[in-house]
Amino acid sequence: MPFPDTNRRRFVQGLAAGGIVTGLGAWPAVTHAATSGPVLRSSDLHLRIGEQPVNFTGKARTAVTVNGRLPAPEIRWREGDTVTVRVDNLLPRGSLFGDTTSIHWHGILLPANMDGVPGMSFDGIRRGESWLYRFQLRQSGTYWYHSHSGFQEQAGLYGALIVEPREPEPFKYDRDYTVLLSDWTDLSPADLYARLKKMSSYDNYGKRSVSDFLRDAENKGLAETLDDRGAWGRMRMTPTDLSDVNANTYTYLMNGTTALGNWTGLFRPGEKVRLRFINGAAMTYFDVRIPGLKMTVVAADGQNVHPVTVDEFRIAAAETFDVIVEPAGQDAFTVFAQDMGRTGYVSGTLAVREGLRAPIPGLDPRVILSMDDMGHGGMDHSSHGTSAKPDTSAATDHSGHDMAAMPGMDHGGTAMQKHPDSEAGNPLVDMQTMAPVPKLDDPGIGLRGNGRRVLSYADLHSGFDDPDGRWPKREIELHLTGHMEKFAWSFDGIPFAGAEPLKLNYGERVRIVLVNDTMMTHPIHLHGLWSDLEDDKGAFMVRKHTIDMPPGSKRSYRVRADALGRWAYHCHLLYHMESGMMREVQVVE
Ligand SMILES: [Cu+2]
Repeated sequence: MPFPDTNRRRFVQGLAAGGIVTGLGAWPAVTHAATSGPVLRSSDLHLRIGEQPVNFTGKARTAVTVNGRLPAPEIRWREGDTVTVRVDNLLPRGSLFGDTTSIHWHGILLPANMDGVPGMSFDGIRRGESWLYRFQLRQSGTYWYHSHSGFQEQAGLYGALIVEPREPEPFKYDRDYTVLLSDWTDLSPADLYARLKKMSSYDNYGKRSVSDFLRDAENKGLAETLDDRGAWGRMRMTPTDLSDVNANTYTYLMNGTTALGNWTGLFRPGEKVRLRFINGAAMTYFDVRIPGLKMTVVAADGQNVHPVTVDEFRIAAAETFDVIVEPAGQDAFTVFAQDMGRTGYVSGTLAVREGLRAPIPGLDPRVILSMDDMGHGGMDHSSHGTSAKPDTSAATDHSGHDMAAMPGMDHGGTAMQKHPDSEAGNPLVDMQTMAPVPKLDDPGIGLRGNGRRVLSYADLHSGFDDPDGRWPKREIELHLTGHMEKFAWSFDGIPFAGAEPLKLNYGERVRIVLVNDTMMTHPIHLHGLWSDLEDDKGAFMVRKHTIDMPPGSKRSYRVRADALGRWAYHCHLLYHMESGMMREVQVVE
């Protein structure tokens, strides 16, 4: 499809594949919308951000698009090249999505003023104006780009960014497809955010929720609440409760089309197919598998890893995984991505020709959360566990965990997790974890013991040694905090608006220790600098740009502060970031 004629409103390609637009007679029916449009390969690009009517559900809505497309066009650049991108803001006056726009190049190392975060990197791109990005590519792999302005990412402004390597890769493949997953809502994202603030459990109706649990703990006392196994069972806390927004609100997309649209990647039997999975969703974690095929994971967040063969992986918002599959023996295989809450899915097909489908599996059953999930596994439940109020004395003296090996732990004999003073009595903090653990080898809630080999972080090992090698001289511990019912999210109980920037000294190697004091999972993304994840003994494991933090987890990673300037550091769940789970990191001389 050519660039849109700006005088004529038309539907974004791919939506017809949902069978919806055809009925409106606005766009010819196509059998599938598989190929996601032209790939932009020039090192001198011109991107136009505007609005476009779309229809994923039978209702016409407005999306934010790049060059008339949702997702934004795939960009393929080459390592070592210097690229320039002119970005025009063509959002109409009175746009639902604001006056200014931006593009952030997620996971790309670049000068701070090219990072595209309004208020930190630059002022944003105002309506009718342009911004010229220019930077050299010092890495290769699978990345993505998205708006960092308001809720534009939710409304469609995200696309794949592939940097082809100068050196040959340590694996071979015959075909190369990008599989960009995302979540679409017919609500205006601002309205969705307002609904979350007003009624955070809207999408989790019909079940006892985490909020109910917290209320019980407050009324009856935590120990009694935890001891009351019956009540625990009746709570029916499911992974659904772990995602604020689910398929009750979202329509999931694969390369910009619904399951009905059936994105299709073609193969010939015996070929090796590289699939570059990118989670460009605003709020959704996906569990991905291709029934009948093993997937060999060869890269995570754009960086090569020692190949590991699995049946399934969980991909947090903003993460990328490259896998290689060798389809054979069937004409079609389903690429299946169900949400973590088991409320919906999106699927596509690998097939020997277009128009084929393989059976689509049902959603996995919802599971009940365990005590481990809430950060007090192995403990005596009658004495304590998660503290429902940070300033109560629900927590006592005992722990079944030996966490002495965990970097950042107090080795002074108590394994009880300490918490920053700013959490105590803080109305924005509704719980604290008492004995968090790294959980690196945990496939995750809803994926344990499912009969499939599921990827965990413990499987991820960079194809290179610790790129810095220095033992961190300094440690920064940050707690992920929140209040479910208020839909308030923060670090250390302090939302972004009231927080001082974190200062790193240029050149230093620092260890960041994250403790998740909430019952939600948070993918934490540091701009401009790599996050080198450590194992539970402090050894380098894998270089990433986004570190997933399940409930009850404590994980650490090293950062080399080798890029001066102001960088965003935040949860990549869009509405968590918006509500305050964000910090500015300043690398200073
Ligand atoms: Cu979050």
